[in-house]
Amino acid sequence: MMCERNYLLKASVAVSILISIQVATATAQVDNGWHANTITVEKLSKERPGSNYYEEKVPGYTLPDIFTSNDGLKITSEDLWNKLRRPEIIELFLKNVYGRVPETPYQEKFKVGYFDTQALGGTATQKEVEITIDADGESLAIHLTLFTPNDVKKPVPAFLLIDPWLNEKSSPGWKEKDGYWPVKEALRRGYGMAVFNSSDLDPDNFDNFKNGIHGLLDQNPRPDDAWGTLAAWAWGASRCMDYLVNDKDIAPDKVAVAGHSRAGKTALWAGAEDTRFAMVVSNESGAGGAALARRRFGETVAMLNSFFPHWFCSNYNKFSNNEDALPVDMHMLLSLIAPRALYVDCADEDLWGDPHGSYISLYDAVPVYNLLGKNSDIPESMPPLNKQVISGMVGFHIREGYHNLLLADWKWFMDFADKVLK
Ligand code: GTR
Repeated sequence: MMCERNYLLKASVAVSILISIQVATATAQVDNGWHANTITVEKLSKERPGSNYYEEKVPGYTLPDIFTSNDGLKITSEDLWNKLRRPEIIELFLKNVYGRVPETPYQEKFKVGYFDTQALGGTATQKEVEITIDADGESLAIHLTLFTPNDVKKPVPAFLLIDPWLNEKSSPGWKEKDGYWPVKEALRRGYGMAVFNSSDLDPDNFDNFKNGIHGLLDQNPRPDDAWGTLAAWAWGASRCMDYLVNDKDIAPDKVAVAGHSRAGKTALWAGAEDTRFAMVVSNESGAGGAALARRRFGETVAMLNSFFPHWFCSNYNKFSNNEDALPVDMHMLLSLIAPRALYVDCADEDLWGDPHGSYISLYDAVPVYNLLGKNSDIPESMPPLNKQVISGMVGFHIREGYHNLLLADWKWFMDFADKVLK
């Protein structure tokens, strides 16, 4: 089935103008979900005149069908999904969006340095782990911080946060004020909390892939589908997972990978590639993350490629202002997490990240959960502001306020995790 939602939306708008007020009233009653605030739409449109923030200006589009293979075969069983369609979709993302990891051999080592069984006033155990990647006589270190609650039966479920902001946000002091990485709250609820500095893998700037893990593992010349920075960060999350599955305090089948914004895009790709992650949290991941590219709402593929030329593979440039040619859209990225737990959230004022496009993307990924026997059934219209929707293995909320990762968001993530991980 092709998805031609916007054509339908436009047709229904035209029809509702023509037919009776009674029908229009009935429609309004059904759809009591979130809609962008008009003042915000107008304000952002003035600030960024090159971007569309009006729902009615979203162009018509047809999404690629999740359930039709590249050769036109209908995917009707779990077996066909796992053996044929899922690998095809992964390959399409590798080739066209995030890029693939080179096959350069490397060695990995773990060293627990700082180790404090009486951290945070005796409530937690803190470990600072250095993960070293050696290749061809050179090496790179990834720094992982892990807190686990002390007075709780082990092993515990845990969150791994991908943090590109040099840990300045996630250090315990910082987070208590802001909630970006709420260690105490997570410990209180029985979760371990891990964070790594994704800049260890690749600093967040364009240097033609000379530094970080690219400098260590890339083969020259770099192919057009060579991994970009987000893929390098996602790979780093998997290396942290290599450690976590060997830490006896952590339940290896109960680790959630999470990230905010650019790291939310990364968390989705990490969870798609590495099925050891039992849950993925995409916090306001927007374009190149949960939001559908074909809607061209807020940030577009062209803007991503021009502002952040290092994030994606070089092939992704082919789809700047050419979204309809992309052989995937982001509902297919979300579908790769199935049947594992997936949580997507957005912020009301963050129209740049297209909350509505992120929700539709999740809605369109849900049929894969159903095919895989994880019955999920979220409504077609968005939930109201600050109201969580959870069904089966998927969850969503749209929070009041601006683009950030806050304690309020984490509380919803943990409410969801309580259901799907514990
Ligand atoms: C913005 C970018 C978004 C989002 C955000 C962030 O500048 O346009 O795609 O990733 O940064 O990471 O905070």
